[in-house]
Amino acid sequence: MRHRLLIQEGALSPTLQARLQERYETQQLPRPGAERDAFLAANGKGWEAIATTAGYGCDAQLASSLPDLKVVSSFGVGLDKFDLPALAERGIVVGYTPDVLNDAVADLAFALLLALSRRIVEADAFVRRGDWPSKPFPMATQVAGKKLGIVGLGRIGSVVARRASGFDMEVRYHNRNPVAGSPFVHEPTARGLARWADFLVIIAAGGPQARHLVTREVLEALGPRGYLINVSRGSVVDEAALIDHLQQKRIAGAGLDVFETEPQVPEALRQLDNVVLAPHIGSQTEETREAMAQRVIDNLEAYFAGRALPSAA
Ligand code: 8YV
Repeated sequence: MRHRLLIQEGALSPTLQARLQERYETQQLPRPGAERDAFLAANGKGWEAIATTAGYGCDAQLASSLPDLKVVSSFGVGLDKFDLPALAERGIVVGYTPDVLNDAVADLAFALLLALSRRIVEADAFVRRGDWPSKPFPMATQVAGKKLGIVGLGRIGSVVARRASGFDMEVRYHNRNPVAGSPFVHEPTARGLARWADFLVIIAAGGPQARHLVTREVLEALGPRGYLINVSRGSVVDEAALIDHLQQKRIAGAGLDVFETEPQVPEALRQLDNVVLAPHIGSQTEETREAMAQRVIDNLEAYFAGRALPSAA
């Protein structure tokens, strides 16, 4: 007998969906809204497993509409959209995909950092317009030897720090508590780190505790020569304050892969030329997405085989 699996509509790639359909009796769970509510009211019972992503998550309300739920397998490392205490209380296990995306996200942080500091997007447009050599191209900012502040020295943050050594950058970080054994200086406040840093990379886990960790004051401290790079969650940065600072050139620039109400990106941000914007593609390489997909499958297989999940939250 094949097990049944609910799949969050719009969440997984067609290839991963096909691989799950080979293994399970699947059904799409509509996106949040009236259609989903109606589906759950009529068909919420009997689903032991659901596959979803970090972006959709599983909150207490969804879990309570699925009274037989026992396992959630999420494509992604972020857990900010999961009500872990409520799920744990019901004995529901959550599988996710940590570690396999560290390199891809750290690479994107550096891609944004270099794109900003070396004006890569502008340079590309400059050449395409035929402005070379008739017009001067503006000066850029050197990366080597600069100070890199990392907000969130976790799995991905540590890889960002490793990348930084190749650029001869000095690294400090801010976490709520110092990381035991870390060779880097811990700054007790995000503001203190921003004051010190030339580049501030945000890679803290999202969620209520980290909401607006990067305040107006933190941006003020980063200053007119400082760059902000956010590859974690839009909610970690006060986006309205960020827009103000960028518009008034009170910080030098921002590289953003995530936004407060993504996929909506404020028009004000899109108008600015001191930003580089990306559509939440931190983990979006073939190699990484394949490894994440495999982990989603492995977590489900382990659950149905009665084994511990390879990656349980
Ligand atoms: C993905 C992410 O974009 O892992 C995360 O937490 O935000 C990203 O890797 C997402 O999970 C896929 O939709």
